[in-house]
Amino acid sequence: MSRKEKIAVIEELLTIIPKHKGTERLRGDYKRRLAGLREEQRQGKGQGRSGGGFVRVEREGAGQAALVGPANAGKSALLKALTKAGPEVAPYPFTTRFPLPGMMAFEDIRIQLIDLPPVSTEYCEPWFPEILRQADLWLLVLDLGQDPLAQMEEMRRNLAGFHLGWQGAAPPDPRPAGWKEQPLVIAANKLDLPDGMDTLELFREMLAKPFPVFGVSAEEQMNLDDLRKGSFDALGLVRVYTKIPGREADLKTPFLFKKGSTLLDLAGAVHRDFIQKLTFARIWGKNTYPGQKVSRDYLLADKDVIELHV
Ligand SMILES: Nc1nc2c(ncn2[C@@H]2O[C@H](COP(=O)(O)OP(=O)(O)OP(=O)(O)O)[C@@H](O)[C@H]2O)c(=O)[nH]1
Ligand SMILES: [Mg+2]
Repeated sequence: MSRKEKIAVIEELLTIIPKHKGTERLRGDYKRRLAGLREEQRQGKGQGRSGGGFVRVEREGAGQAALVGPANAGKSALLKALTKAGPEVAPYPFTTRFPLPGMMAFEDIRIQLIDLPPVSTEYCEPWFPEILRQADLWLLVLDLGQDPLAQMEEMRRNLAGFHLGWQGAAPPDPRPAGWKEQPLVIAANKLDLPDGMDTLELFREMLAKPFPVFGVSAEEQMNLDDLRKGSFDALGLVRVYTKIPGREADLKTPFLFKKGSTLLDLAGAVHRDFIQKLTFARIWGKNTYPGQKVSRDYLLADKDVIELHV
């Protein structure tokens, strides 16, 4: 991409990225980059590599999921269908050239999605693998109008070039320096196409490892709620709600913890002193009988309502 094209792209991005607290840092990054490019242009500098290493997406919500996939699979269409963001969707490759975040609602929480350019060995800026590395989860978007298994294999090879892989796939031998594996959820998109269902079924049969696979259609809004839930499940989180003795529970704002967290972790999050002072708790949840008394090492379960006693 020439400097002039880059300037045009960033100018356009700045008009489509919504203005709010969560995108402030990103907008700032783009503005700085734009200023840098304009300055280079003014000074008539040659077409060097213009940094680009500082594009970052400020984390927001319960977790960050990067949309990973080949060109034209529908990553941007999914961002559009699942969030309020307004990315450009178009029938040619490399429509997306910069990261664009959006918030995906799931029940009472929100997960941040980041739309990205395709995973390609030809075009890559330094921030691209960095965003993939920092994310909590990858949403691999495949195209049911193509061969999804072949696409997945191509993605695996390209990502290995960045020393990145997904959990459940065999790592290269020897393992490259800084190798990192991310959890994976597969969105097999364009289920609405005439052969979509058949291709999905075949893909599921051929897939060696049991990854969570969701056949979806961004354009026809098919199975998107399953994908929301699947993404939440893959983040490995539990939501718990606190309740003051004798009062109704606060079901509006869940506390979020990694699976495997205990009652003591919740106590510490509510108040530092509670770590010492907590004597017991009562739980209303799916693994307990209503109001069951539990001790400090109780493993938190999703949707537990918890009354702390100090
Ligand atoms: N039939 C059908 N077409 C879709 C669906 N989702 C996306 N498309 C089409 O696929 C093409 C590519 O969509 P994009 O969302 O731009 O794809 P992308 O993965 O973001 O592509 P890049 O930004 O180039 O990597 C567009 O022509 C979309 O209209 C879908 O669910 N069903
Ligand atoms: Mg795109």
